[in-house]
Formats: sequence, structure tokens, C-alpha cells
Amino acid sequence: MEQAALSSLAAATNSEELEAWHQDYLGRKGKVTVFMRSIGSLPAEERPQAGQAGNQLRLLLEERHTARQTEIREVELARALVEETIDVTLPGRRPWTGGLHPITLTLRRMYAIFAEMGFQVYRSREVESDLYNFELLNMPPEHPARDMWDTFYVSDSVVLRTHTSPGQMRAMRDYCPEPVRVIVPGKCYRYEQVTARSEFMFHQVEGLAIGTDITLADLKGVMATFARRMFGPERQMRFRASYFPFTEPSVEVDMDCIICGGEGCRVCKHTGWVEIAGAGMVHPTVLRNGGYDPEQFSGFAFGMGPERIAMILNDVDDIRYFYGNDLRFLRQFGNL
Ligand code: 2U9
Repeated sequence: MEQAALSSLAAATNSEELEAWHQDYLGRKGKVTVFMRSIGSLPAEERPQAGQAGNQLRLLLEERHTARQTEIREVELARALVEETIDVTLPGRRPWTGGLHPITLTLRRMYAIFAEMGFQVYRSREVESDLYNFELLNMPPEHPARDMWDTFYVSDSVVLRTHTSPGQMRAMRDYCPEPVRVIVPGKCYRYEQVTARSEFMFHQVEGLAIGTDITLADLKGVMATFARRMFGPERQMRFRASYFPFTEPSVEVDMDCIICGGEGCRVCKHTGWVEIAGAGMVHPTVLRNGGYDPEQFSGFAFGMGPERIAMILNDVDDIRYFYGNDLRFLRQFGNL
């Protein structure tokens, strides 16, 4: 039994096998225990010798078991240290901590480009009087832009601004008779159906420059410089005649499509051109309403939609993504 026990002990290579071996020989129903219990049924003269041999065997096996256990624990510990190593020098996985909204990022880029050209940011109220939102901008009471379907009325003569233009009128009255070079960014509101192309809340960045020698050529230079800084130095510009109540002449500003470079694609609706702004020379009536003598002063103004700029830049085909608060969309921009 001693030889069999020692050779099977040597064959045990892990804690489970060792435990099974212990049960098999030294456990309650183990071979040594069973032998010790059987001593009582031996003839009386054989019992002392059998008991001594049994006790010696048990002590020997316990001692060898302890020694083997120490060996196995050392091997198992060494293996665990190798297999379960954690490299604490690996870079961790950064948790999402929020980000800037794509429109905020677009606005900031626009501010930086216009700042280089000398335009200050002028901030103005979102709740406006009818006087500033319409009347002073050459839109008399019957003008179609005042249609109730387009405007959120707070009261008979107070509205949520439908454009940032009343801000330019306030800037003119603030600075008059000094020259002006401002952009007015901010939220605007229109009472209309929400679609892929229009939201009831959106942003505008409108600009205004007033001075004694300002011409349409200055406007063209500012628009081309903006487009090339925002969309790339290769951009080509096109100006089409248009109409706005507050500018004369008025133009719409197109640039060649950044996706196809003029070949024709989905973004430019196969025209090769995308509209990025409306603009014009400030109407004499509007100049006068701002306090400037149109005989002495002239100015240009422009208006842009940062949502539209962001859609062209990022190939987004539905304005509603910007205000749907779907993190799968928002996480693609401006990670902090
Ligand atoms: C004052 C004088 C002149 C601002 C202008 C536009 C043309 C224009 C919109 C186009 C679509 C903005 O992106 S949009 O929503 N704007 O087309 N805005 S000229 O002219 C002004 C404004 C104020 C005192």
C-alpha cells in the first residue's frame, strides 16, 4: 500500500488530483483509515504490530502529502503569475465625457475666419420687436415675410426673431456714425413645417460692413475668402442676382461643390454648385434707418445658415439630426 500510495502521489500534478489522492488514502473512507479500522478484527497478538505499521504509514503519507502540496502550490502560483499578468502600462479605454455640438463647432470655425477679416461678434436678443425684426429692415406691415405662418408671435408687436438681421440694425444704431464690421450669430425661429431641410429653430450668422468706400467687390472678396478658408483653397465662387427687402442689389452666393468639384452629385443636386449665402449692398432705406446717410456711407450684408454649412461639410442630408439628440449622431463630432 505504501508503494502504491507514494507512486500515485508522485503522479498527482495539481491541487484537484492531490485532494482526490488525500481522500483515497487518508479520508474518512480512505484505504489507510479502512485498514486501521480493520485492526480490531485481527487476532490479538497481531494487533500491536499492525497498529504500529498503520500509524507509521499514515504519518509518512501525511508528511509526503504536505511536501507535495507545497510543491504543487508553488508551480500553480508561478503559472498564475505568468498567465494572469496585467500590463498596467497599456493605455486605458477613455470613457465618453461629452463633446461639443456640431453646430457649436461650425460656429466657432466661422467666428475664427471672420475674426481674421476684422469682424467682431455682436450678440443680440432672440425676442425682438416687430419694429426691428421687420419694419426697420424695409418690410412694411403687408410684406409677405411677416405672414403669421412664418413667425412666432409673443404678442401683437413682439416676435421670436425670424432672422438675426435685427441684430445688425441694433449694431448700426449702436455704432453710428462710426464704421461697422460685425457678424451676428444666433438662434432664429420660424413657424413652419419641420422637414429634412427646415427646422423651426435654426442658426444664422449674418454679417454687416458699413463704411465710406464699401463696394460689391468687397462683399465678393469676403465671401470668396470665407468659402476658401471654410471649404478649401480651391473653391470657385458664383454670384447670382436675387432679391431681399434689405439689400439692393441682392445676390445669392454659390460655390463649386466640394463633393464632386462641379461634376454633379447628390449634394449639389447635379448642378455642380451649392448655395452658401445670401447677400447684397445694404438698402439706402435700411442705412438711413440705422442712422447713416446713404449719400456718404455704403455697406454690404450677408446671411448664412451654419446648419447648412455643417451639412455640406459633413455630408449630412437631414437637418433634423442636429436637434434629435441621438448620441449615435452627436458622438461623431467634437469629442472632448
Ligand atoms: C441689415 C442690413 C442688411 C442680411 C442679409 C441675407 C441676404 C440672406 C439668409 C439666407 C438664408 C440667411 O442662411 S439663411 O437663413 N440671409 O439671404 N441676409 S442679406 O442683410 C441685412 C441684414 C440687416 C441691417
